[in-house]
Amino acid sequence: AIDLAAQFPYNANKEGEHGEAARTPREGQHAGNVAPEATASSAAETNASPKVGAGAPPLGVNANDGSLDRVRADAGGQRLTTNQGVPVGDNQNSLKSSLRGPTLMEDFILREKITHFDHERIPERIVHARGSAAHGYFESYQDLSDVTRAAPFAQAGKRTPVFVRFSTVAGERGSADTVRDVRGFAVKFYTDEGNWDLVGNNIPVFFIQDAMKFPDLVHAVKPEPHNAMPQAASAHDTFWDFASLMPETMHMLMWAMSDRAIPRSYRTMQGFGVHTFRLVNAEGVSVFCKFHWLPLLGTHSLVWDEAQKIIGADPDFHRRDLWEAIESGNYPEYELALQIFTEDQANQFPFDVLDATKIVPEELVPLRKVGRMVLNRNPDNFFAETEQVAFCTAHIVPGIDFTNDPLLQGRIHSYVDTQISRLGGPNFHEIPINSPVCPVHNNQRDGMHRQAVNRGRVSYEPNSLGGGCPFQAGMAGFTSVRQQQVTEDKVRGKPELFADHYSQARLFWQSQTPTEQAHIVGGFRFELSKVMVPPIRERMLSMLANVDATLVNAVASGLGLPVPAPQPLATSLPLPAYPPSPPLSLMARPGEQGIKTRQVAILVANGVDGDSVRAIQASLLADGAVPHIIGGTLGAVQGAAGEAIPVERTLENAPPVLFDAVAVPDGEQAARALGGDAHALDFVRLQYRHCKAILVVGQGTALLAKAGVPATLPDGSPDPALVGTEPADLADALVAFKQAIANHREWRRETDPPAV
Ligand code: HDE
Repeated sequence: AIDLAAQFPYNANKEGEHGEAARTPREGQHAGNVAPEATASSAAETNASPKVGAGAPPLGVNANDGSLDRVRADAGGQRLTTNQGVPVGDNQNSLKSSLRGPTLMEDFILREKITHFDHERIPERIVHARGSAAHGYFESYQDLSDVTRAAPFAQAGKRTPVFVRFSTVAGERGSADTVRDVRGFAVKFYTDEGNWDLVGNNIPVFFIQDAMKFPDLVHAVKPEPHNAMPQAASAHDTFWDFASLMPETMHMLMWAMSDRAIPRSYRTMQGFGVHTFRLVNAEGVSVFCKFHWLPLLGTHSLVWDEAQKIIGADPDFHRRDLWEAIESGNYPEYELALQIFTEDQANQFPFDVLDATKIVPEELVPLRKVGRMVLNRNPDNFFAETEQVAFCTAHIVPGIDFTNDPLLQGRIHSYVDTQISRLGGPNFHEIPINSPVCPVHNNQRDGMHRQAVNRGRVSYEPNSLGGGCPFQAGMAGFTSVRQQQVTEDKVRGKPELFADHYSQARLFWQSQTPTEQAHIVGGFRFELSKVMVPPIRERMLSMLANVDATLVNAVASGLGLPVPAPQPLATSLPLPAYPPSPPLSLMARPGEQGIKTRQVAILVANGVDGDSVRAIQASLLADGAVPHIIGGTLGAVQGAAGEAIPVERTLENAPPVLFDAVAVPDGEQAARALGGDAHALDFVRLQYRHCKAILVVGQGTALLAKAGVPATLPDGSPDPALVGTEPADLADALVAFKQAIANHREWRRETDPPAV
């Protein structure tokens, strides 16, 4: 690695920009004229993942790495040019008639640079504008050709490259990651038979049932049009006005007010295809299918108070988490599970499988795990890949097909259409991140930004001049599933069962643990308390009254309102009473029980016991956690033995909400210093409030007492996530501390309102 501080101590070129010296521009400052051996293209690369050109993407893992080489650019060791390849002599000054004269119109270099800059931004996505993405692969566990001919499932062990983009929905491109919102979970499979996009969310149902209502839903949730507030939040009048007039939103609202809407990480949330799709085998026989992604790390979320504070501390919290996990080789992994059922089975369900506000409970159709997805490479360039990737529900491949879900049908149109304005024309499929890894041949031509240089004079079919090529693939190509059509008059309407708006909302509520139920109450209370028009709050309560009495009582009392009469039901059909479905709880899939990638703060000040600092650090590192030494200022603190202990981040720039756990080492003087710093007191207090693991060694215990952190749980029983120890017993205490980190949270600390 080159020592950048030594190579570039200052800008040695500056003095040449002024007066007479400016008439002969210097070559410019670069690694080459400081240390010739350092000009190798990736000399300054610090990222761990294999990169461009010099880097060797792992072969057989991500086939589209190779195809992207054509467009990868690496400026290491290269001279600066214009877009026409003309070498630029001076990149500091515009061309003037004299040193103090006007800038000349002929300065094509300045004009090209500024013009390109002026057009750097493209329209952001109307929804899901804020996102982060990664490359990886999908690996099939088995040959699924009995149910689908889709290429990724052709044989056990087959790998298909993927690009996955996670997102929030409502916020603008620069908005914060940890807002309460649904998360997008969009997967592009670059299959041998074309691109298949599974454009899902982290919640398995949707707010509305028909594409006709999507613009209304989005207008309601986006910042209000008169004053453009609030950013990235559903907690405002227009959203709840719409929701409370649309009882079909009730089921999804339950999920959105739960901790599902504030995931700890993109790595710890599920993904769902939402709609019922079809799988089709080579004989043309089709079955229904729901897609589920299950994170190997299990499902974990933030708490609302913490999520809000992270917005200030690190708006890129989820983006950073994903990036750092991949750079450090901790590749996020998800299993793909299918719920496969027949049309006959579907006809027996007490709900309509074409209704996107309904789940298929796992008790009715169990999950079948069919493969895994590993995200093992960060994008080289955010704009080129994450921003320009174009997902589209119409991108399906032979072996997958649509159903008549009226929400899905509308989506099939919307995604292509939106890319045409967002990406500037019909050739967005040629942008490298969007291009398939299999050949593309057709008679589509021209259009804005066309890249392909199509040869020959034939661009029509049938033709004889081109030997009839490209020829129709026939049954080897995509053929739509034959469906029994019911003859009916044309109609704008919904099937009868779509009118059951509450049974599955109740199923969700009844399947939650008491902690999750308390959080859902808190979610509704917070959002509705931000609603300024009282009748909207009352109308929303009248919907909740149809879900569950405990729920509506708790929310109503939190808002200081009486419980209103339930909203009239939209159907007189007998409605199903579902038994609770345990997998709907976030606690149901704990996932891997380790502490890998968990962020742990070690608070230090002068006089800290260096031995305990090093022991804590080593023990956490050994299990793959990421310890950070946090002090009052950067530089180093002096340990009790006189040694310098480097400080990595400060109490001021690294607040507690960014960490999964905190350790306070031994050292009387250090404990006294930290006890006099409100940042440190807040640190342990918030770690406690947010139910995270705390370790205090020897004199470090004094900090807890000063901060008013209770030594036991509210019911007086011992708190297993609050580990206190004498230095001699530190090794045992570290085992308990790491177990507490692996458990994520000690929910029994929670009281409403918080006591600490
Ligand atoms: Fe989308 N949605 N959506 N959506 N959606 C978009 O496409 C739309 C819906 C989802 O990371 C847009 O390229 C309509 C459900 C994700 O780039 C747009 C309807 C689900 C992403 C669009 C829906 C989703 C989008 C905006 C109702 C979960 C981000 C930019 C009929 C299954 C993809 C774009 C990415 C993006 C339309 C409903 C998921 C406007 C009309 C249901 C993950 O085309």
